[in-house]
Amino acid sequence: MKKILVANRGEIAIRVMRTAKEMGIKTVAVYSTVDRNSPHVKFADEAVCIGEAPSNQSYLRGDKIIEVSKQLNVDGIHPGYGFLSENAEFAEMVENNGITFIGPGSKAIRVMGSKLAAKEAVSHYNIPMVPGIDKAITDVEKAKAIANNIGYPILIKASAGGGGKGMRVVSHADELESQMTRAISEATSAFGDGSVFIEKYVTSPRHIEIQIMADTHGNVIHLFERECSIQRRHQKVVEEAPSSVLTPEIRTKMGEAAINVAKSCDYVGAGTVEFLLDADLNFYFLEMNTRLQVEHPVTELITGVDLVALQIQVARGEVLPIKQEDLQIKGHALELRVYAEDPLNNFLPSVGNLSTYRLPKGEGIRVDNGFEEGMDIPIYYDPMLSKLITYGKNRTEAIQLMLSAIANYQVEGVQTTLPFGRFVCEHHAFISGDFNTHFVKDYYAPEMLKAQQDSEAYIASLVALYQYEKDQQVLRIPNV
Ligand code: MV4
Repeated sequence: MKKILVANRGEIAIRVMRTAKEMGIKTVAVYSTVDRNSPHVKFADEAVCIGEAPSNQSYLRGDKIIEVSKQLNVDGIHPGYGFLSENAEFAEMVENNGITFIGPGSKAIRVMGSKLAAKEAVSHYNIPMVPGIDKAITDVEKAKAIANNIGYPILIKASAGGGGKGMRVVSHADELESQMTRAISEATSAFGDGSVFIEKYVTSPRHIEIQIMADTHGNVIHLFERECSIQRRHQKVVEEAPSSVLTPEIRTKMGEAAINVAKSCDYVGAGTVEFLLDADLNFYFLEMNTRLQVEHPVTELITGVDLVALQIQVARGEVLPIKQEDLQIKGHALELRVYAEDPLNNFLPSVGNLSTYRLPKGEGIRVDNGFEEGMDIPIYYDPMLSKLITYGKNRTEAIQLMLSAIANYQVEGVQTTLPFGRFVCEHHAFISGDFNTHFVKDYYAPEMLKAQQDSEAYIASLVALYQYEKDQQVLRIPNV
């Protein structure tokens, strides 16, 4: 593989190209008209404009991207995350054009893209799943019987769903019919597939995912877990590795289950198997994400493995260069997603110009960044500016590093989630490790950031007054 095209933008495009360069592989960036001056364009060896700002005219134009790849003699396409990364038709089209898709085969993408197909695929392996059904259901009476059997509360999920879309909690039998009707119509309009199924609702779970990597020779390894429970409306905010609650035994069991999920769909490449962990530390398979994830750096830091390098190696058909027994967890890593969103105003996107933009640096600090000072943040895409990642010898050190990195991250011109990250890292529930997916809902209110900022402003005003009075004393020395 001599030349890779990255079908993405921002920090992930740069992240992928960094490793490609280290491996002596040439890089091609694609960009939309609003991104013409973006860092990912400058970072690449070659760059091609593929269309107008809206994603469906640029970053989602698989046909255009393949055409460019052929013109420039590209031999591998890395999709990053989002955009075309989990599009089975695109993966297939890339391969049909004689180009390597740096990701799993289209079959695995398709199976794992459907929750019901995924349940069916893994059913032949002994993988723990939440009590529920593994077939689509439309008949309300049947649904009532099943729900009574499982016991309330239950959760209605859309088979084609993702990111919590099409999910409905039902606490009593008398709400079942109306919630089911809504779930079906929501799934139909959002995904063009109205299939829904029922599961027992796990009330206060943690979200823990296992990173796996598979080659084309049947070898599959896992690279331990990431704890992703700190999320807001299905949008992850802080991720870490390792989780503070897993015992070595549970970690091994979850790792083995994740490997079996990968085997169930003949997986190749980097993938993530999501689990729910209940209060008694029982784990249940949820779904598999068939891409490199946003939060992959925390895994890289605790294992010392470059996941993009492994993706490229297995895409070239090489045997995985590491074995399970070679891997061990060292230290602790935290990641904060820095969004141009206003935590004081319901996390509304805060687009504008980055009039000041300076990144923290130092030992134990990694910033996967896609922006630079003076740039406008386009309204067309996800408003994530960067990922602030810290690595310490233990969790306490990683948290302290995160707090100092947040303090040294200078942004003016837009509001960001940095103050929110500080709120999380200073919160006793986060520090103690005793939290679940309800953390943000349970503990966060904008008033808390306002109170923090007001008290800082008050202290600053005291310091200013003190300095003023000192200056006055000097100035008041009578002129003799
Ligand atoms: C669940 C659940 C509780 N019980 N399934 C949310 C998105 C999708 N990936 C699955 N999700 C959930 N499935 C059962 N049976 C709770 C969630 C859930 C959640 C999961 C992971 C991270 C954050 C979450 C926030 C709310 C709900």
